[in-house]
Amino acid sequence: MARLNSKEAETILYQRPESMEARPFHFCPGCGHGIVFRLVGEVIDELKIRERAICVASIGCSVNSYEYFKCDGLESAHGRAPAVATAIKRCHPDLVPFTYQGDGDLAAIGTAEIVHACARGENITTIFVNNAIYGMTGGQMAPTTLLDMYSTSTTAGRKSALAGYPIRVCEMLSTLEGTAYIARVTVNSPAAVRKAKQAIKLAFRTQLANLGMSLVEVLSPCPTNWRVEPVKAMDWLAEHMLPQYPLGEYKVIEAVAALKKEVGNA
Ligand SMILES: Cc1ncc(C[n+]2csc(CCOP(=O)(O)OP(=O)(O)O)c2C)c(N)n1
Ligand code: SF4
Repeated sequence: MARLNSKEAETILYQRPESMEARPFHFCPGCGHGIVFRLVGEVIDELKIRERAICVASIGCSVNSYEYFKCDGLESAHGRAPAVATAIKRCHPDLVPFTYQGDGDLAAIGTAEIVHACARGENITTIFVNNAIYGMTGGQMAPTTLLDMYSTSTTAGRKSALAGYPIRVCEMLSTLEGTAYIARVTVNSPAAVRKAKQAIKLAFRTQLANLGMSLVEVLSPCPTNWRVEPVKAMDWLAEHMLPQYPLGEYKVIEAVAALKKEVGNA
């Protein structure tokens, strides 16, 4: 990248992270994936790990992450990203593999992979985007779909008698001893976005310090399949998703707490 002269350096307040390609996102207006991608890009830049990071994408609206991240990337089969990231990390412990997975991907077809990666305590990082629906395939019910929520496969709303109850992934995975850092954040306001970035950064730092499995769940809007306008989708998320999926840190082992104290918000 060309160097800025001192006047330009003073005036530029915001620009694309170096770890991201200069390419417009394909996401629908108001989709949360774009925000999460950008946060991951910023964190990769700030931790200076672009040459070591490998994005293991899975299947869903985030599938072509390799179009956007300027680090190495690999595509895995639907739900299998934690297994692929495990192999990369075990063969090349110096690399920094991270998975980027939707809730249909991670909490339905990929449940076994994420549970066992956490149980084994793999030293990898997972970014888990929960929009409570299958986005890419047209808005069918996901394991995280809320009770009474409309989807194209629960047109009268999800009913527990027929379709069971939503899965709380952070709560479930934090019971497994191999997990080091587990947090749930959201991106429905500027303050929430800042907190989300801190959690994503700590998750990567957990891996860099060899402390074990780190996962950040990001509650994210899918205005298209929720059938809500983009701005209203942020309010819908707060009203409907937050009660079911409370934000917070669900697992912070002592070593991660010490790391957090040491680095602060840097
Ligand atoms: C083995 C296999 N089964 C099913 C599919 C179809 N499929 C593609 S994406 C997807 C769900 C994606 O939803 P989610 O993971 O929530 O991501 P989003 O699109 O919402 O970001 C499904 C079921 C597939 N590609 N491969
Ligand atoms: S369908 Fe939903 S998750 Fe997919 S790009 Fe559109 S808003 Fe985002």
